[in-house]
Amino acid sequence: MPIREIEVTRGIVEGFTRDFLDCLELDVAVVGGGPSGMTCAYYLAKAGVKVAVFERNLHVGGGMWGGGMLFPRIVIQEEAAGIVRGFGVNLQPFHEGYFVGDSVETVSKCTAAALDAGARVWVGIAVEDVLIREEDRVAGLVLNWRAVELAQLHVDPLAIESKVVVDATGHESDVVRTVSRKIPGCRLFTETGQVIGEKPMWADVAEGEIVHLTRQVYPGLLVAGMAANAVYGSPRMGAIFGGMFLSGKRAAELAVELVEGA
Ligand code: 48H
Repeated sequence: MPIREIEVTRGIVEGFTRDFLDCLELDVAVVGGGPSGMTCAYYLAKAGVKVAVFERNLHVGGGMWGGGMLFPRIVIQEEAAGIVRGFGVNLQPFHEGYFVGDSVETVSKCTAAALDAGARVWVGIAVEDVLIREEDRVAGLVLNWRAVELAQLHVDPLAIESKVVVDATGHESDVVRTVSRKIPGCRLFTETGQVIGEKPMWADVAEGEIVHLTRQVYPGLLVAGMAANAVYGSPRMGAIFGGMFLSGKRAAELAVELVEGA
């Protein structure tokens, strides 16, 4: 069956527009499509929460594709194995209480699970700022095409509203840093009121602390995954990824409470 090129164009523009307009008012906006962000989106969508992920790269998966030093394998501890197996990932035991998984399989199946559960995922869109409303509450995201950012074009952004925002931007903790930088006299809910910064590698401590550090760091703003350790001054953990899944799940639980209270 032949098709005119303009019909291809119509299908794409109409489909995008319909779905993007549906994301103008979200319950939860997740920034970053790495393992913590995608897991968070999966649990939220599964709970019936209206959630979208905004990822600046053309692909989700963040730092998980490359496993450890480009060996495409990740290590998962017992506590997180149930989450990962729930996505349909095969895990091989290799050390008491630890498993090895294929990083490509894990990114793919975690992403599929989030999409199947009903999460919307937008790639190629960078979050460059936040909306702030009454009592200095984070109330949405300011978006621009990543291509515009890379080309350093002066193009004004657009915005979406969200009851809760989750910073799942990894080591950079980009959203939290933006809030800290742009709100006059901003005091984050950390010991110093500022981003403390990531410490050198210590896997056991980092993995032990990450779920506890997955918190509301500013009104309306949760921090998850590697960003949680970076904001609260905890170590990095290398290629053990269990904490990212556990943190994503915890962020989803906290987000549900905040959405219900909003
Ligand atoms: C849109 C953005 C923006 C922005 C960033 O780095 P990630 O994989 O993050 P986590 O926390 O899910 O997983 C961390 C893990 O990958 C890791 O790095 C580990 C375990 N490191 C340990 C160690 O010792 O090094 O994903 C974050 C995502 C990326 O895809 C970014 O492109 C995206 O966030 N992102 N998206 N707007 N402003 N900033």
